[in-house]
Amino acid sequence: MPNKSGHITHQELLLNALQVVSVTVLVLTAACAAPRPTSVIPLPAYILETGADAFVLDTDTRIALSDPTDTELRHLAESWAEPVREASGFSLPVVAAPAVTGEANTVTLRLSGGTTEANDEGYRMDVTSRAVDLSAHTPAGLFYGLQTLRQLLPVNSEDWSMPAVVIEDAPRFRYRGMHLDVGRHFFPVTFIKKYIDLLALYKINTFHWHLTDDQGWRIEIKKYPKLTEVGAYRQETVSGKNFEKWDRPYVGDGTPHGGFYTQDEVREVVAYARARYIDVIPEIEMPGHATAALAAYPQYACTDGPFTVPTTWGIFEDIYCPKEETFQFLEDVLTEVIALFPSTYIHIGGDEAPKTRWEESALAQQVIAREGLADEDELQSYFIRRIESFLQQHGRRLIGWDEILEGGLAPQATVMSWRGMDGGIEAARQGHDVIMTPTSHTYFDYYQADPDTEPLAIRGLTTLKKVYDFEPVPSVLSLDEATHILGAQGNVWTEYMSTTDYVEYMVFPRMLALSEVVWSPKNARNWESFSRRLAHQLQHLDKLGVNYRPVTAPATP
Ligand code: TNX
Repeated sequence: MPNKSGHITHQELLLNALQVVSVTVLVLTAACAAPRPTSVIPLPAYILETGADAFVLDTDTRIALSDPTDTELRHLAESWAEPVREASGFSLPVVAAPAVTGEANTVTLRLSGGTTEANDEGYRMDVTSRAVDLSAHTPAGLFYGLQTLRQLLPVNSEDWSMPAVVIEDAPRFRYRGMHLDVGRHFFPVTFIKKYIDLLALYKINTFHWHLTDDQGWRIEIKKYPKLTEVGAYRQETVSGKNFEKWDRPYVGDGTPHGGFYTQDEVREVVAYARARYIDVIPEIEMPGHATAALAAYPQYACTDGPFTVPTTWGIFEDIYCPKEETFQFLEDVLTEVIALFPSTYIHIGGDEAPKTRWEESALAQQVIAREGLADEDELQSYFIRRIESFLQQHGRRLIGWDEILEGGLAPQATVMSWRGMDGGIEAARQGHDVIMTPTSHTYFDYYQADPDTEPLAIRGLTTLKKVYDFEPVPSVLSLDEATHILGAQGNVWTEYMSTTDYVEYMVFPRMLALSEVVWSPKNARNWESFSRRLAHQLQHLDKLGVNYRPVTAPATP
């Protein structure tokens, strides 16, 4: 239960977590008594259906705000009311009078201010047959409460009721991420916004925008126009599966592919995400996965080039050369990126950078000698440290894939552990923050069922159940080390996803399983309960026009 201020403490959260299992059972058994069972995803930390009663929206229902002059609060109210108005036809006026608790037929949004601790994204909600009262310490908390409220309503109905419930909710992890690779395939701003809307509905708070890769540079950089003039387009794309070792002749699709986001569009996306309490972390890949940039500016490679934007997938040997001019170029690019993205974190990639060119380059070898480095791994570490200190001078923090551990981690770097959990474990033990994104559980480019029955995917098998069973905190970590696990993220690499429909098919419903992993208390997770709630959520996804993969019933691993 909350204290007087409605604030949830750590102990209370733990207690809540323990209660939820039994509450879930209670919710399940009470299902026939309640007008409609609650189907909220991610499962709130504490939820209790208080009876057979329901709050029924009608033509007289009003929305009241704790401070009617607060524009953010008003905006929040409108963001919830608008779609409900559209679906129900009720006008739901936002009344200009201060809210009075429990006023009949009123949905009250209350911003209580106060402390922001672990639960600064939390909220409390009380739905009775008389009124709805939603309160939080922060606008983000209210926003999450409103997502829950949206999910308590039916999707298509004449019966605009929501079950009477008490909810006290706050996320388990503060980093709840979804990634999207727009380098391999470009997706328009309209889709990026739809993606952000869906992230927000399931309380994901970070969008990792993978903006550059070998096959495409997707962000306008004013000082280096060729990055997009040349680097944003490729001649065509390999047809079908691109095996690492060719066992058949190369066949291209004959269709040029490309596109990029202007700086105005980037600002638009960042603002759109911000209004939904989502932080956008840009990724600018270095020193590897840089062929598109080198096709535009070959002078930053170790060999002369020329380079073309690749039409196949994989790992490419031409990477940035550690010349002074290269650092100048990258700092110029990052300067423009920093101006566009308010996020504290900037992702610099760091993965899959073959060292062949550095081994052969007199210049790279001179840098190794000059800096007293042992080998090319340490040269990569030197590279990343230089970029980190540049970011720090601008008040930003560096994130990189787990390869940045090789040759020594940059002092303040946060590590995204993708090749399993080991990189994350090692980084946490060294006192670095970690985001868990292992291929085993959070790669949404992997198959989600038998490859023989599925459209082409890169490899692997990551079923919905497997995502649901993911535990981001490795048991080998001490409690202290575990505090470095900031959260987890689903990665969406798009080599084999050339359309937005395809992306949606791969992401949904797996993202809903991940949302529960990163939001709900560990002990509250329950596959049967999730499966039941998912059935209702799929109606939301239908309504939103999402091309999710159908769930075969009963949901099996
Ligand atoms: C590895 S995950 C990559 C990506 C590929 C992905 C395919 C990571 C940091 N690098 O470049 O798209 O595998 O699953």
